[in-house]
Amino acid sequence: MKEKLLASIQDRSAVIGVVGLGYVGLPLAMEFAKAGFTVIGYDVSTRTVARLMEGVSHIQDVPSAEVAEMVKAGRFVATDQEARLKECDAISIAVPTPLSKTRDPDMSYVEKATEAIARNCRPGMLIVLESTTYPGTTREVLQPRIEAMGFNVGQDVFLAFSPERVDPGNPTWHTKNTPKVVGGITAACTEVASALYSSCIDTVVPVASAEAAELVKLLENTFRAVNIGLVNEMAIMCEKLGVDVWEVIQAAATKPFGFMKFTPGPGIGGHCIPLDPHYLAWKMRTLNYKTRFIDLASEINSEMPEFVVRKVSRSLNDDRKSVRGSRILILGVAYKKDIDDMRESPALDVMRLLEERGAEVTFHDPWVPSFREGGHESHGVDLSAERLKAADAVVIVTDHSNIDYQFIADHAALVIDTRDALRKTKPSRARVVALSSALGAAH
Ligand code: SAJ
Repeated sequence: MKEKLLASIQDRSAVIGVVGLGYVGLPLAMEFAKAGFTVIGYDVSTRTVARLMEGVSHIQDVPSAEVAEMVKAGRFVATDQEARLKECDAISIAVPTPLSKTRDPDMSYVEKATEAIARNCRPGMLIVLESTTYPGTTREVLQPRIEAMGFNVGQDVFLAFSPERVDPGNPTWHTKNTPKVVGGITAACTEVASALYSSCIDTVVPVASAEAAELVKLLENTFRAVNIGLVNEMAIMCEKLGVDVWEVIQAAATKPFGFMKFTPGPGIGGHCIPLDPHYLAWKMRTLNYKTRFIDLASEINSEMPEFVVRKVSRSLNDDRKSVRGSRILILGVAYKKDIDDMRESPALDVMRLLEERGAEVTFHDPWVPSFREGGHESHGVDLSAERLKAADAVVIVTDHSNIDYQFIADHAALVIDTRDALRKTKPSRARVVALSSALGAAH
């Protein structure tokens, strides 16, 4: 079985399935198609499937022209019919793995995808899970469902994990040139999965097991969450010490070895960094181990919106104003600069906390004209001199590159700058409060 599969990967006669055509699955499907395979993209969204078959991409990093070309050439077909998975020799799963409100993994998408594949599994098939998840998922959730159909993993069916490393909007790193880690349930599984990805990705990194591959992803993103937590705590300490945290970090970053720069801010957002470490924390809890770094980083990072709102409140107080009734303009609401994604954005917390204290909150974000949160549609406002003048405080939450920060400094009265966006502006009308500015100082 293994040799047959390896040969079909080699001569590109293998039919490749991709389950889940989102920001991970669609770029991966395109790479397989460009490598010469016939690709069947399966997604439960009939609308996504229909648009893809019309040659329209819904993913910012995948040009519609590329989809249209592959559809036209018969190299890519999108379908919501799970029976078509029967035609595949290898299938990659890239479906969401959200966390529930209680921070427990929601494996329902992975389970549904696995069951659809199990119902259509054939001898000799390779199945690879890409969705970020807790260590053990491939062995504990996928393997039993596949073997329940009478297969033996490692013998007549192959099973592996390979973490996705897609960074939407990244101009340098994309699916083809980002090294791909692969870990199988057995050595044969690792071998065939490595061969599959080597056909379309420049660098493949085999590891000893599916668990090792699952942990690689969690280490990568826990590393970020913990280091962001560290610099956020540094910002809190610098406020108490009256030291400029940005200058300290900038100067530390001159160390040419043994240091990696992270920057503090109003908290962390996105669907990776705030969530992925909790997969590891959840798994370790089932083994009676407390993941102290993950928990502490999460505690500090989640505290930053409150830290920012306290700073706004005390800055208004210095102007003899209360938060209640103040007009506060939030600048930048996406979860990080120069993208339009709002998922888990700390701006949502900052706005909610200010509204709870009675402020009249508006926002301006050139990337996010409006957004839906809790069933409510919020619309941004234009960035006019009048609006800046009318604001009792402007809070820079996300420092998009396409905002004119001198304009802000020239027209706003008070700016709480949580991202050090005004460092390069000439001193002007605005009183600027930095993230680690000492407060209550004499004015
Ligand atoms: N953040 C900080 N300080 C930092 C870095 C980030 O406050 O020094 C905040 C951001 O504003 C954001 C959150 O943390 O709210 C997450 O930022 P991120 O830079 O980690 O961006 P993400 O969430 O898009 O993370 C993705 C991840 N990619 C994958 O999971 C495949 C991550 O592993 C990448 O390293 C990261 O992109 C990247 O480097 O851009």
